Amino acid sequence: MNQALRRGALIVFEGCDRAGKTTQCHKLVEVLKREGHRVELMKFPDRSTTIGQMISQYLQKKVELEDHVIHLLFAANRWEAVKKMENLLLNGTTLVVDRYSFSGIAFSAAKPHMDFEWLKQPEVGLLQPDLVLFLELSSDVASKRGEFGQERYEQPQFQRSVRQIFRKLQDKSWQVINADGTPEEVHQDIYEKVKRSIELVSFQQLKKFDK
Ligand code: 2DT
Repeated sequence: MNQALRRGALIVFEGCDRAGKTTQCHKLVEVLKREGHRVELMKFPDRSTTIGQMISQYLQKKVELEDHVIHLLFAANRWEAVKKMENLLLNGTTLVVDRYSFSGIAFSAAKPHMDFEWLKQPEVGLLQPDLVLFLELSSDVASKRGEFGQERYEQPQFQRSVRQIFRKLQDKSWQVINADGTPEEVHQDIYEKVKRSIELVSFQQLKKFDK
């Protein structure tokens, strides 16, 4: 088979705060790189862009923004990355993404008076992940992981609502990962699934979210 024709996989990590997403993303990228895979780590929100800086100010509670406005900014922050993501994937680079559209929908939908169907629309046309790894933590283990941070949304009640909405978003591309174990145990589980996905999608077309 011609290696050059293989595309990369779009792997997304989702889950509530403190489930270990960021640690697992780094670990996965490190291992895949060591094996010689072309792989890049991405994170949303990407706070480095102009839009990302507005989002960051909002999350740090330095500015207030109307709920629909911040929702659209989060989506715009993904749209500004879409060309780069598409090019990398088509050139054979696997992308490991820390949060994506599902966080976008779940965090906004956990606020009062937000229309679920409206929230999904800005995501239509964005690249659809090949695999979503949803890291789930039992409430026992979650309570032992220390205090929440100071940013907006980092409150137990809000996080519980987000978690319920995440469940509604699950489809066949999702794998629920029990994140209660040690980082190494959780990584092993993830690693197997990711390797399978990279192999499986390498000759498939990129997919986009539809209506
Ligand atoms: P981090 O702590 O991972 O930086 O996330 N969020 C994230 C949204 O409300 N909408 C989105 O589209 C995304 C990607 C989740 C910062 C917070 O931003 C929330 C937590």
